[in-house]
Amino acid sequence: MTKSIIIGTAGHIDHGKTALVRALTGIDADRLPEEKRRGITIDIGFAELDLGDLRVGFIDVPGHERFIKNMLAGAHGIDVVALVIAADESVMPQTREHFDICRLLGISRGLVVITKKDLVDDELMELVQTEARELTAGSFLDNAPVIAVSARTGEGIEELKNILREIGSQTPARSADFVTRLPIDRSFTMRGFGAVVTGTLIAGQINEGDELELLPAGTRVRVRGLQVHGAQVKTAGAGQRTAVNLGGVDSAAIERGMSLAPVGRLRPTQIFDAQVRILPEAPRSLRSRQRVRVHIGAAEVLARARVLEEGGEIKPGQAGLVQLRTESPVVAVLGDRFIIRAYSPQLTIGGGEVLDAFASRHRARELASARAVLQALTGSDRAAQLSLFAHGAGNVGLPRAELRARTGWTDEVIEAAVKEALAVGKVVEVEGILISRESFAELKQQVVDEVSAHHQREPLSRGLAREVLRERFFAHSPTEFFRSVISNLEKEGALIAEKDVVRRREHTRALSDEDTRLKDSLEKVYKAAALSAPSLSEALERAGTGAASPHGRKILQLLIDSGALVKVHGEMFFHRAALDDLTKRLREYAGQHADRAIDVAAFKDLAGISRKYAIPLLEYLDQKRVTRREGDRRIVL
Ligand SMILES: Nc1nc2c(ncn2[C@@H]2O[C@H](COP(=O)(O)OP(=O)(O)O)[C@@H](O)[C@H]2O)c(=O)[nH]1
Ligand SMILES: [Mg+2]
Repeated sequence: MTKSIIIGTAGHIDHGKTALVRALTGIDADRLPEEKRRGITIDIGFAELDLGDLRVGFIDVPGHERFIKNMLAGAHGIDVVALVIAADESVMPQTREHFDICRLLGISRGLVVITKKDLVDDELMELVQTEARELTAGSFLDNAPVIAVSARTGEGIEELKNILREIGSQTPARSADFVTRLPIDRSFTMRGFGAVVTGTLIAGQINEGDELELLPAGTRVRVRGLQVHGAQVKTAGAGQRTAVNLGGVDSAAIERGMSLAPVGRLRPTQIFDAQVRILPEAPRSLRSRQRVRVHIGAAEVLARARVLEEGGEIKPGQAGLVQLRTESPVVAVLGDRFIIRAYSPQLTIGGGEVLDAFASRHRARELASARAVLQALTGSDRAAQLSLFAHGAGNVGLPRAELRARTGWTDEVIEAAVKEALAVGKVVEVEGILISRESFAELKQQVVDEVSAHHQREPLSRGLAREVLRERFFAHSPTEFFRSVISNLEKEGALIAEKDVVRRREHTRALSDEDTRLKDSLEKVYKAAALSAPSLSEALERAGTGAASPHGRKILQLLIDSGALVKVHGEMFFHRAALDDLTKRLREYAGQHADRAIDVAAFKDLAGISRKYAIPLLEYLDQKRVTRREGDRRIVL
């Protein structure tokens, strides 16, 4: 296939852009009657040039400041810019503005064409060349060719064609990593054909017969026919000016700024996070709540900015992170460039690059971490970008569809990135859905903790109902995550899932008859002993199990958990009834003494116990605020 590139003109009004394109191609790109009548370019125009093994599509843009919005509808998709400067006027305001726009859009190739050579002498020509060099110094045009031509005499035009051939040979083919996208810059009805749209096919291919989606409307359309460079074709490729005859849609429903994309692949957004650069010449900072015009693809939308940087502003000449809420839906993916213009007066104040096309509202205290994530997204490591999206999705997870909509990557690119992210362990894949390793670990931990807490609360319950777990921690997650977390924990030996309940492996299940008998007799032992509590091993022996039986201890724990036994000190346990009775008697005693005081000796007598029990019991009663220590005595409260 012959190589195709798209060259956009740029420059001040009346500097000879349209005349230059005509001198090169023989085509008058001013196609509107009003353009012909007034002799100025209002909207973008198109022309083609066949240079043998290179095909050049020209997008001729209007220079007038009032029509910058039209200029932007064409400028987004160009490979190469021809910055046009008239020799007799030199650098003018829109020379600068168009040049700024090219830089903000990330255009990386081009040349400077000085027109109207026939109107100036050598001295003036040198001056213009110097000014052109000054303008482009340090930019992508720093070392670009500068050529002087005259559209009137034809001088320099052949040489210019040679330069274009050279630039064409150096311009790389468009990346094959992105799915088909055609931002629509024109739509009209052709008698006998129906709706026709044109645009620069910025990625992918369109074939005759394809079914595509018209966004943001979401209408399905069929490709009835295709034209590239004025000729009927079966396939149009990335980087070509393409006209598409669409079936399934009325041309009245199509407007500039809409896009064609594969069905179900991209999704319009109204809130995205971006890295934004404000021009040094901008009259003021970009601030939160400011209303701006966003030009993205061929679309122009109004948006409200929220500056995510500390201080809430981005000063002229600076860059920073911004959230943009658009007033109508637009198609945007990671890495898309856009231009920001002031709402009024309309002038270009900056531009940026989309990072998170489906941003969430960041709370003030989360701004620092949001900035860190966005900063990391500016890189070019796709596995890392994918991991960051997965991280941002939290326990909701990141399905492939979400990744497609955020990136515009082809399936091959996505699979490669997923593979790499899995290999480095940043993400986990659960039945096709990605989740960050931390989120997955957190879900697991929450489940384990909740099940443990349940056992603690209800030692006799078999386990926690699956549904309770699901509702508590997986309400916003895909069901696949729940299944996977449970089976993961089962494999690790942390949990056992049984029909409708989940339990810790070490949790003793509902008591067998034998255990119930043991539990009952253990309780009886303590109840009968009252305040002369046996030691633990004695109690276990009396209850009929081994003095050191770990099983017996678990049964004892059940009695403690249920509140029947109370741990007073170390391994000294009392039946609750005995403690309640003691408290009652203590209060009766206090009622008969004006100072409500009792000393250890009197307490021993009252309870009928030895010192061994008396001290721990008094300390326990202090702690429970039944008594208060006062020197050697206790005051009954
Ligand atoms: N003498 C001379 N006039 C030119 C040349 N190129 C363009 N012009 C004239 O300059 C005016 C503006 O040209 P145009 O191509 O419409 O400028 P644009 O606004 O940049 O597209 C027209 O009257 C052209 O005829 C040139 O090389 N030499
Ligand atoms: Mg023009």
